[in-house]
Amino acid sequence: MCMDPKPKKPKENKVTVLGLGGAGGKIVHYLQEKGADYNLLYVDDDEQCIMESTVNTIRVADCKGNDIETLVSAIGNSEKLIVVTGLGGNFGVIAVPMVAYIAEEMELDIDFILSYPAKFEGKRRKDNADLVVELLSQSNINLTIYEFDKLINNLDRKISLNDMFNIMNEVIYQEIEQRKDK
Ligand SMILES: Nc1nc2c(ncn2[C@@H]2O[C@H](COP(=O)(O)OP(=O)(O)O)[C@@H](O)[C@H]2O)c(=O)[nH]1
Ligand SMILES: [Mg+2]
Repeated sequence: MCMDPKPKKPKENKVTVLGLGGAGGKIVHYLQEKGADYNLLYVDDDEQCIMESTVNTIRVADCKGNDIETLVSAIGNSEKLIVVTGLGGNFGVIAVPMVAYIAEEMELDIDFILSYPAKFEGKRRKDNADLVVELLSQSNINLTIYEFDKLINNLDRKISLNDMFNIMNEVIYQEIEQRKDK
């Protein structure tokens, strides 16, 4: 060979937005539609949702053993990681604290931007969400939570469920835009 191979360009210092569970997936696909220039990653246990994804995905089974290793190698090199999801489902109860744990162990620069379920969604979803908030509040994680009830109360009109989710996704998008360079 006559020439030394060119040194590889260092990877662009992009924000990685990690969507967890069904809602996390919807949020990262919303960001993709917006044309947001982040690394987007969607992690879920739902095979169907993962199959339909148009962003990078990792399908996890039980958030133990191999799943943890896979996640560590996927997010371990991130310069800045922003985790998004809607609290209330079953997956988030396991996945959110697990990612928080990995981030603390690896001393990652990480923010959590989450939504809190609406009252009308029922007690089970509220209990799931409260459990995650309780677990996260025991760590030093940067945590921002937007409540659907506050969002609805601030509107002067009735909206559909889908609109409610999309307005929240826009709020989360704006929040990410504000903090991505910080
Ligand atoms: N921010 C946001 N939250 C959503 C959206 N869709 C559903 N949610 C919320 O996310 C919560 C959890 O739902 P989901 O992620 O489907 O739960 P999973 O069963 O753990 O995957 C629900 O209780 C809703 O409050 C969405 O598009 N955006
Ligand atoms: Mg799900």
